[in-house]
Amino acid sequence: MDMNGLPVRDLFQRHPDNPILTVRDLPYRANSVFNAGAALVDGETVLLLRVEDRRGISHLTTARSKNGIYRWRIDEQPTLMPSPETHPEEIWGIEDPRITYLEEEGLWAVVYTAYSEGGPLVSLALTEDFRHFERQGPIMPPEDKDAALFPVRFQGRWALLHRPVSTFPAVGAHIWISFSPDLKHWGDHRILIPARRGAWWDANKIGLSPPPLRTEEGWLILYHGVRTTASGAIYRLGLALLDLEDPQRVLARSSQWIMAPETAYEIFGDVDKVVFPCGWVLKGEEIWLYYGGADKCLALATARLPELLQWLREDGEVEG
Ligand code: BMA
Repeated sequence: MDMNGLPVRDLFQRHPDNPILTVRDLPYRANSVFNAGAALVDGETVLLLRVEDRRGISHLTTARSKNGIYRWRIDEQPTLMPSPETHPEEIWGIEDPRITYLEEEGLWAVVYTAYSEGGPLVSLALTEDFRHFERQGPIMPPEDKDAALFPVRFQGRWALLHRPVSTFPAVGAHIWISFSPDLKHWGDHRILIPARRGAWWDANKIGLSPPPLRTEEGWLILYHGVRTTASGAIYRLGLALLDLEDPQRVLARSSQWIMAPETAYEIFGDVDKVVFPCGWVLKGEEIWLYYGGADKCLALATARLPELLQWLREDGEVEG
């Protein structure tokens, strides 16, 4: 109960018909559908589903729905298959797309994980229609994933959030920011949001979840924290806020997590205890979050944007 004697309500409310998409909804045989990127296109919701086939290799498939919940029109065949002949870094699949509309280009940028022989890395493709994609190739070497672009430039440069992993002992895996004049050459790399340490829910390993969302108060960031326990990892979600003009400035960061695996489809799957969003869309003041459940299915949860911002004001640690 809260101070007023009301039940404590979660910031994100799960859709009662979750999971909204499973492998049984696909028009072809596969192992799992999860971790989808999301976009609103002419009032329709477009998802770029991560589909893992029964070899274990992932590809991306486009699904469209007028209401964003039911009656998905899913491409009959994989929409974007890995192309190891032309892009050797995609040999073991393409995963976890994050979609950003690049306003000045009038194009959608899809930043995804390519699973190379040297480990996972960050690749970029551009599309106008989620049918045809122009690959731009790898933009960050391995091991790096959980990346997304901002929709605008900052002082002439594009900015990318991403999560490189270092083998240097005990440094942790943090969210970094990098800049580019042309979406191809990247530099000025620096740690933006470090993983916490010790017993925290987001100790040692964190990563960006969906792309940054522009709000009046700053860029809203939803990120996952990976807590290692004796019975495996737990993937949970927390919030941060970046300065609108200068995304290198972290204005606030949740101390507590706001969403964790709780339901059967989040707790039991190919990888247990995982909620993993790669996409969200804003409808008025409501955020619709699309997330993978236990690396097996796709689920939807909604939250009110003003409540998330208020939460950050109350629970957020103000940085620097
Ligand atoms: C991460 C990514 C995600 C996956 C998660 C849990 O490292 O590979 O695709 O959902 O692990 O297995």
